Amino acid sequence: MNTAEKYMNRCLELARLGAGDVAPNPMVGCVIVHEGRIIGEGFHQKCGEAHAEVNAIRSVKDKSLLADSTMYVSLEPCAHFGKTPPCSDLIIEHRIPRVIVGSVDPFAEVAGKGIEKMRRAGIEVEVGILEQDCLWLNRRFFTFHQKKRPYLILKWAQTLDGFLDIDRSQITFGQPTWISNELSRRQVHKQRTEEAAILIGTNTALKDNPSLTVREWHGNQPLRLLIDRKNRLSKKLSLKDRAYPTLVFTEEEVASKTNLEYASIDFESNIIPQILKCLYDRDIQSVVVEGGQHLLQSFIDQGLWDEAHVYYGNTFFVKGVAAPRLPVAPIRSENMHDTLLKFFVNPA
Ligand code: AOF
Ligand code: ZN
Repeated sequence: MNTAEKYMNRCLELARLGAGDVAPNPMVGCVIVHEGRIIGEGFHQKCGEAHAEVNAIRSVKDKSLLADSTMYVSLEPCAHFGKTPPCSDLIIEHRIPRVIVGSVDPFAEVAGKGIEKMRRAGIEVEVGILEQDCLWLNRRFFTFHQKKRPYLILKWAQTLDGFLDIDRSQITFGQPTWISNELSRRQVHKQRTEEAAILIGTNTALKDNPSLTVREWHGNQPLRLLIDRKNRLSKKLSLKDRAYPTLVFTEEEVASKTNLEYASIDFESNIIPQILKCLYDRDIQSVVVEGGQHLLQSFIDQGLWDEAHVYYGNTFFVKGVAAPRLPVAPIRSENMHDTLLKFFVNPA
């Protein structure tokens, strides 16, 4: 790792401290270096509050050193008046002569304009240090702005012989069949806290009656999403409790209630793009799709997925509902006692 990469790595470390508090804004970290010494550091701490660069500049005791310093920042300094004024202006005002940027901001209001503004003011700007790491850290934010849809994470558990579930065609309202273990359940709840929404299809709602809440980890509760074409699913569903809001996709126009909101979509045509458009319009940057088989396979077949987390339990069902099939090999796996978690990333 060269010197610039070392400082950018520190920016990424700082940026991660904002995890869970900054969405839908990106996680951003910034360090200011004078004669080989870090004289200021900052990160974006909360959505709506100061950006990383502002916090880093504020932390510098002797501001006169700024005119002879280099700023490292993991995302392009902004050029727009949003909830806060433009960081590029602040950098220009403080006469910082050199700025090293990790990745270009994909947000349409910025998208290169911050870099251009600084260069026009005579600042030396270098772009793309540890770019892959910067892009990965804010993969939800980048996907949302570049592809105009939320970042999609598929999640399921399957048996060693490739089944999602036993055959429960006789069951009309029931309990889930457990494949993975308690440790992995905690991991699933942790994952939920990192995403903006969580989606399941009609059959899963009916047969598992999940609550989709975060119980085994501390953090944000994602918006619960349910597909219920005819709006006929029982009021007794855990998803319909009043604990948290749920957004229901139906073909009917239904008035919203306290915790239940309805979005009407056309079930005669492909529903997935319509769901994604609706979530994009609501600024929802990421979704975990938790089943069932049909819904997961539809996302895969349409190439609409970014990551998949598959839990392999230590059981055999011999027959039942076949697990979805991914067209790629896992990038890594994690041993969780008697359950193996495999991570897949869509290379497209
Ligand atoms: C930066 N540094 O630390 C962050 C940036 O509504 P605002 O004013 O907070 O602006 C949000 C946008 O600013 C966000 O979509 C992204 O483009 C950029 N975030 N920019 O220079 C930061 N968090
Ligand atoms: Zn900014």
